[in-house]
Amino acid sequence: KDGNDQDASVITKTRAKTQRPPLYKVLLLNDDYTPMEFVVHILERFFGMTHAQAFEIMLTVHKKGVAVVGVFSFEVAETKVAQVMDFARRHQHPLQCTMEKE
Ligand code: NFA
Repeated sequence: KDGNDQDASVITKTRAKTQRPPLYKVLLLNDDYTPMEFVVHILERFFGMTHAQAFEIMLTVHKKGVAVVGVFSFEVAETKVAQVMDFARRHQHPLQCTMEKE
């Protein structure tokens, strides 16, 4: 549509929609085995949270089963998930981290 009048009585206006890149939520899942302090450490180390913020989010995951720990571009979200999964695996904890489109 070009914004010109299409006939004597119809006016079509063009409005450019701002393009936003899709965002991805990074989710942390509860389990029965990963130590609470390990989860707190992960949130501080990979998500830049203070100890108090990290403790709060860890408790939310523990109580509710899952929480969003951050929202990022696809590439950054993918990297965060990989860092968390690798760190958990190396320490032999079953902690799970996933991403989903917002
Ligand atoms: N539920 C775990 C425990 O009681 C703690 C935990 C919190 C694990 C958040 C995973 C995510 N040790």
